[in-house]
Amino acid sequence: MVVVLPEDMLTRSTTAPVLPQVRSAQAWPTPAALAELRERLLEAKKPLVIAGGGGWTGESCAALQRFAEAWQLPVGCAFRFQDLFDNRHPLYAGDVGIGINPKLAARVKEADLILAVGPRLGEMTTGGYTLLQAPRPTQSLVHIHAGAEELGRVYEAELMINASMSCAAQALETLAAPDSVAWSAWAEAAHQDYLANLVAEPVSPLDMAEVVKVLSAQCPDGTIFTNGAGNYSGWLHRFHQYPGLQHHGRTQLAPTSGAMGYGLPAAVAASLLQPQRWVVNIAGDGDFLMNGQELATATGYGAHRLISVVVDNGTYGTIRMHQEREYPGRVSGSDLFNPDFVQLALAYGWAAHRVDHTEEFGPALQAALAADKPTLIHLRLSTDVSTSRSTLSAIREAARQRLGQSAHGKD
Ligand SMILES: Cc1ncc(C[n+]2csc(CCOP(=O)(O)OP(=O)(O)O)c2C)c(N)n1
Ligand SMILES: [Mg+2]
Repeated sequence: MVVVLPEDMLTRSTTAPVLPQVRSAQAWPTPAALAELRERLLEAKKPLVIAGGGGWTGESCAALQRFAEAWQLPVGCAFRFQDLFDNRHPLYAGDVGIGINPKLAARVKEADLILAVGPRLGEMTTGGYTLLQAPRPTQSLVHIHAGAEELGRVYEAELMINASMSCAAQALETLAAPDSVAWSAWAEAAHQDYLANLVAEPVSPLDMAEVVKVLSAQCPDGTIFTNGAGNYSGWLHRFHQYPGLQHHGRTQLAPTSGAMGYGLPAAVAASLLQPQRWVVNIAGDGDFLMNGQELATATGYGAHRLISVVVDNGTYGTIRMHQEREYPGRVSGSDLFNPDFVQLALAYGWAAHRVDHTEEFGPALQAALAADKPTLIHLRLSTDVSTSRSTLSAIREAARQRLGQSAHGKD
């Protein structure tokens, strides 16, 4: 929210009465909508919950979990709302966002009932409107959203419920579940697919999957992870297991709009607001350079339990990926000409380490966790490592094959 005040308001006194604090209005699902939802659940064979959106609290996430447990429902989290459902829970199915587990994407399409609790169902959560067809998905869709104007805007859900998340979650857990459900194997398979997706082919000399796993293992419980936009965020989203909100509050601060430059300022702010917690920012080199001067804010206000991991692949890698896929070999304006990130961080009063090999990351992180000031860890990643699933050269080669081009241009 932005509040604009004329300057004279800041200096002149007023006789206007002080207004009482107001609590925002909360919307509840109607009894009829809840009854219909229960009927639809009882008829389903392959249901899937997608949790997302704003307005969640620890209590409402705990209620959502109890609802899922009572009905044995697999739960996916919408793009950048991965901390709404405990990723270690046996009903967790994975994140429904960019770089989605292909098995989960197939499962979203195959589901016969999607219960979307809170997400907007925008481009990122629907795989560019392919996982759910607009305006009327092939799956039966129940869409619960806090904003009445959002419901029916893109998707004509069969059942639309305008409710705040805390009300929705409390209402959902009152739905009496049957003794057994038809989809136990479906729910179990969804979680097994999620677990299998935590395993990746090893990469050398720097394995980003391992880097994220070391972060997850060594950072204290409740560490807040922040990121901006870029392919580098895909490793965090795929391999880090976020605890549910009921355990530590929000532990994922990441822009659902996909704005670069968000992660470092978000991490500095989180660290200053909650100095007892560890905050880890993961940034791409392009992403970091958009707001890197916020290192000074952290130093100036005495942030400490703060780490920024800069994934330096020398390129706006996401853009390069699109270039190679659409115009293989025609690279335009996506190269980055970076400063020495270690020297840059030292100049701002941070500690800093450079990491070129996977095995150097653990010791660098340990040093950061023991430091009494913020630390930047500079990861030098090969430009060719594009995502956790592909390389630039493979993407370029596949595009050439598709377009019938040789390595030197069109035949
Ligand atoms: C403010 C802003 N500008 C541009 C974009 C478009 N964009 C998305 S990802 C990306 C490149 C990110 O580069 P980097 O941070 O180096 O991450 P990488 O993809 O290389 O991992 C760009 C330019 C954006 N999302 N936000
Ligand atoms: Mg980059």
